[in-house]
Amino acid sequence: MYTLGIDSSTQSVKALVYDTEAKSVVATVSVNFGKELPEFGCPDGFLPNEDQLVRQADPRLWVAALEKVLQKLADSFDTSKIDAIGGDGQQHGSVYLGAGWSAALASLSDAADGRTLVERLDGAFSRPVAPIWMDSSTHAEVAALDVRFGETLRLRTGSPAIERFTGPQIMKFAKEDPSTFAATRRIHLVSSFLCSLLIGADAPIDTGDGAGTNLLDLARGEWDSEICAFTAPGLVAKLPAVRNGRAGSLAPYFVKYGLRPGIPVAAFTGDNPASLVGTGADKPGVAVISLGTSDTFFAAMPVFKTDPDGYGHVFGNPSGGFMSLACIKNGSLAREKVRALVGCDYAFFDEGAFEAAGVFAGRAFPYFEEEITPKHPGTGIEADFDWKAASDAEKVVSIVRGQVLNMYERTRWIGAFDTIRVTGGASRSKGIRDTIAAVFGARVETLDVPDSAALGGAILAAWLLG
Ligand code: XUL
Repeated sequence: MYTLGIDSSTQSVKALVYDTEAKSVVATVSVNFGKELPEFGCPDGFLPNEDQLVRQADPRLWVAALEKVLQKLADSFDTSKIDAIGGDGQQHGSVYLGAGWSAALASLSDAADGRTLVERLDGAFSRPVAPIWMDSSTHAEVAALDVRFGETLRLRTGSPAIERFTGPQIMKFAKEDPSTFAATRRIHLVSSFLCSLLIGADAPIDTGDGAGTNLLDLARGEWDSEICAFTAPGLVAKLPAVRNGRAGSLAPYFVKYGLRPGIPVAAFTGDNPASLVGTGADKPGVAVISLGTSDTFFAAMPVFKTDPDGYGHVFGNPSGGFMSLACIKNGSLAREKVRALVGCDYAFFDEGAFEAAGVFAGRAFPYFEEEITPKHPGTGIEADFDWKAASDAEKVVSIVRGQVLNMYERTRWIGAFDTIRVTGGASRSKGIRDTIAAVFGARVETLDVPDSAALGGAILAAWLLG
């Protein structure tokens, strides 16, 4: 049988087909938001904003990208063979839907109506923008949650109040624009929003992605009514149900891409929980480092425990129980900036620099964006040596070392691991992999499938088929 995994991340959407018998990937296609959908004005996946703390996207971008990626897939693979669909989205981002949402969803049962998805959603959004995980503009809301709930918030939801998490984002919106908030009928995460389109009905939020909201009572797997009530008036009624597993059946609309309407669709999860599954790390024992727009470190968690320093998180593990996660914002975009600043090519950044730098011991931390782990303003590069006098190789090596050392220090609460699986675009870099092996004192494995989140989505779909 074949299953489809769809991964809607910060800068692109990928679709991957998995052969469940051969246990191999038979097709992969992707759409880069900035390059292939420039009309939405999100070159790096978000709308440029004068305020560096504000990071919002046009949610129609994700809808248009979903269509484009399905079209690419239909052009290269017989999509009628696909038996189930699963997927994931970048975590924490929220989509605000109003009075037109239900009718837009209902219209997806009509395959003959010639309108595109974006056209059908015309009038469905109550808010034209969707804050994403890179947003750090909710300092006041985080402080209010801290004062009201203190440690309880971390112990119940798995994380302390965090700027990018959905709850503080909703709180800010409800405070700044109470009438639009009141007119909002439904708030979805990126994951559940896309899943809703596929099934033509409100999809549930799974416990993997739901835990990234500061609103979910993780032990009970339900929205925490007390925290929700403090966050915004009438919030629980605007949130979809929390449920893992099957979300519904594929809506007739998608027959246009050769897919069979009625095939099961799994509840979408967050990109990190999906990667946990896709890297085969959903059972305890190995940790994963995902080197993407953000760098994340995560592992299945045998016993629920939270980060006493308040930087790490606990999310639901799609295969049951929990997972730990630490997220460092200045990941690949920061590496890319340093590469451009030094003016070197990828081969030098990924390998050559590490040979050329010799025994140089300096470390430098890239803070191009306000950092979340640990909290730090976006002041640029901080080096413990004379940055200007350093060679290109020393600059590259010191930045990678700084990033990996920071990750090491911030993930001690999770535990020590003999094996670390490295995934994401930058896992191709031998220099980065060797640095991880040296700093963590662990064996580093890379994977044949670089798109571990999309593969995780396809595996979630395979679970529906037993
Ligand atoms: C995790 C996080 C990011 C996003 C985007 O908490 O904020 O990793 O999921 O990848």
